[in-house]
Amino acid sequence: MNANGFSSLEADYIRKHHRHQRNENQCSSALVKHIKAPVHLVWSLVRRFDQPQKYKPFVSRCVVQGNLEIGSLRQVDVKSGLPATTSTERLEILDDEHHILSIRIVGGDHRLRNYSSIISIHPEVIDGRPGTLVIESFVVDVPEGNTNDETCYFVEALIKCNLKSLADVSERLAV
Ligand code: A9S
Repeated sequence: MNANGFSSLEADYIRKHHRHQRNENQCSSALVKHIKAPVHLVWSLVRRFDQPQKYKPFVSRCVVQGNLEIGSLRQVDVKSGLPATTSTERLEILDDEHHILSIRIVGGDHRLRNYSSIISIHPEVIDGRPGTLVIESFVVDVPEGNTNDETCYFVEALIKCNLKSLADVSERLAV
């Protein structure tokens, strides 16, 4: 493990696939999740830009105009009790060869401005079985009246929930 808690392999993947140009007054971070399911199964869930609710626990509904091509927009409705009701999100990257998905939030009644995220998944062996290393990074504006740390903490907590749910759904399907 190096300074920021990533293995050298994880740090290499982050350097290679998770480059965000961060402007001043933005925060950025990356999270890692090890899933005991094969890459093709995890990717089959991650790649569905039209159905984030397949694993994202906060999403109640999603509608996509057009089909799964770069630039497609999705209207995501989120469950009650969250600091938002809807989010409009653009498909930036969908790479079925390198297993990379990137989205940019372009609208919605929430406070995440200029949010963009990259999720990459990589094969690994866990307990002698096919596993998946998931890396998700983001960059987002620090809202007026919040600190960098508060913003990072808020977004990291949500992404941790998403990745935990992705692991639960994937591992249940892998049985
Ligand atoms: O859905 C994601 O991939 C990541 C995040 C951080 C989504 C956050 C969210 O959907 C809420 C869960 C509703 C929280 C948005 C867009 C804004 C929020 O405030």
